Amino acid sequence: MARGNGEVSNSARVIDSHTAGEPTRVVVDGGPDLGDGPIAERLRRFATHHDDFRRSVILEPRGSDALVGALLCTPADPGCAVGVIFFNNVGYLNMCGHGAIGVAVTLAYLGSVEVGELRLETPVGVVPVVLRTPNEATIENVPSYRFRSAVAVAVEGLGNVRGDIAWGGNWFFLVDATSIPGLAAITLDAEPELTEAARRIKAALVRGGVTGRDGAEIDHIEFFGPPVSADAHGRNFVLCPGAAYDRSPCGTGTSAKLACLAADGELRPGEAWVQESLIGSRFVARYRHGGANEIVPSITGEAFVCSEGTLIRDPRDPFKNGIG
Ligand code: PYC
Repeated sequence: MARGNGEVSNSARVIDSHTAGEPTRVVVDGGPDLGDGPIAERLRRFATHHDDFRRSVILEPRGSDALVGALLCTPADPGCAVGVIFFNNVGYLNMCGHGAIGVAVTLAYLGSVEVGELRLETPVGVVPVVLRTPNEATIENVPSYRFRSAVAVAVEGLGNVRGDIAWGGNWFFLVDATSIPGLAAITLDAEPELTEAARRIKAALVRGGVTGRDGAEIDHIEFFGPPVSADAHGRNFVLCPGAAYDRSPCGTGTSAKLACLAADGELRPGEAWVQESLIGSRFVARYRHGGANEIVPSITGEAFVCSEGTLIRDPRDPFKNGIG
């Protein structure tokens, strides 16, 4: 848990896991004291007063660009097992699907929760979780929706690219990969081309002033295409805000995809959608109807703890707050 004495420790206890290949580093002790109140408010305090802690945990030499951090805090809602704030190499995430599964599995590893139901409090709402086994969890994500469809943007080197804007706990621009000239398939070999195309699309969205609701930045770009496995329904590539690609099928990205499928009448409530990632790992997703034009997605995936340790920030270390 984050400390309660107003100090930031020079060491932090962390547990690393991966969910479908995407890493999560859970800070279980030694994080900054963020006080009480709503988790969204504590996120703001984290960003304003303790961003060096985020950098130290995620950036090299202690971390990597692909890593998502999860700071555990005392929940404001006593019905929740923990409060959690997700962060990455460039900032903070509203919600993180693979990270929520990683947190649930980490809590089970620590013996803090049993297999069964629990709730996580995030900056964008309470996320109910069913821990099915010590390594498999289903999260019920925040209500998701398609905001705009078939939005055209002029992209450097790619011409006019059309995509849907959807909210799945983060903002996504979803593009059919087969519509991009020269992008053959969503395979690991094509990762450099996919990353470059996604980077250019993101720059075009910024240039064109294309945003989510209330001017929110669209910070995730998602390509979708046919699956490789016969028993999956789709494959995706998601470029995260810090320019690393998601090794998992991205929980919030899968939620955004479900919102688009639901809006197009291509997936019924309760029907399973098996989403493959770039590396072939998978989530099984379903939805139920939410409020007007909203769905409530459920995402099932597996996570495994892969290390535990103590991060040390020696005050004499010139890179105690990471490189960059
Ligand atoms: O699983 O939602 C997710 C996610 C967001 C960024 C990285 N993973």
